[in-house]
Amino acid sequence: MKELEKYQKKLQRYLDQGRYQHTLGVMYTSAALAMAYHYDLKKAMTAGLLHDCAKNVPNDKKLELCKKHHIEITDIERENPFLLHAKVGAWIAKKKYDVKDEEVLHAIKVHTTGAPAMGTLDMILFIADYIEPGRDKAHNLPQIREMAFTSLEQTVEKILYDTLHYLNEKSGRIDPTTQLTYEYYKNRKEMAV
Ligand code: DGI
Ligand code: FE
Ligand code: FE
Repeated sequence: MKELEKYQKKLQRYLDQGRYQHTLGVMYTSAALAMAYHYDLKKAMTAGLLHDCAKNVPNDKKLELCKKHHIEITDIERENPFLLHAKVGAWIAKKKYDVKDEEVLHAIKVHTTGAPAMGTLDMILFIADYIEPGRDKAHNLPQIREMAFTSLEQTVEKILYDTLHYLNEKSGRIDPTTQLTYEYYKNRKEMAV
C-alpha cells in the first residue's frame, strides 16, 4: 500500500491534526466495511483517506476553483460553500493525487449529501464518515454502528433521517440532494415489492 502512504504524507500538509485523525478513522472504517461487504480494500481505503482532502481549502478558493475548472455549482452550494468540499475534493483527488478510479472519485464527490441509487463504495464512504471511531456527537451512534454491518441501504436511510432532523433543528438549509437521497432510500423497500 505504498500509494496510501504517499497520500498520507501529502494530506498531512493540507489538513489540521484533528481532520487528519478523522481521515484515518474513515480510512480504517471504510476498510472494515469493505471486508464485511466483500469490496476492494484498497479502493475503500483510498476513498476514506482522501474524502476530506478539500476540507481546509478556504471557501472563496473553492468557489474560484469551481469557476476556473467548470465544476457546476448549485444555489445552495453557493450559499453554503462548505458543501463544495466534496465536489472540489473529488477534483483535487484526481488532479493532485492522481487518483484515476472513477468509483473512488464518485464516492468522494457524493460523500456529504449522498445521492440516490449510490454504489457500494459510495455507501461505504458515506457511512464510514458518520460512524468512524472519532465521531461522538451524532445521536444513535451505537445503533447505527451496529446496523452498518448488517445493511448498507438501511444504514444510509437512518443516517439521512437523523441528518435531516439535525439540520431542521438548527435551521440549516437543506441541499435538495440530501432530501432526495433520503426519499430514495426510504421508498426503496416499496419499490422492491
Ligand atoms: O466533512 P465532514 O465534517 O467529515 O462530514 P460531511 O462532509 O458529511 O459533512 C457533514 C456536515 O454536512 C454535517 O454537519 C451535516 C451537513 N450536511 C449534510 N447534508 C447537508 C448538510 N448541511 C446542509 N446545510 N445541507 C445539507 O443538505
Ligand atoms: Fe466531508
Ligand atoms: Fe469526513
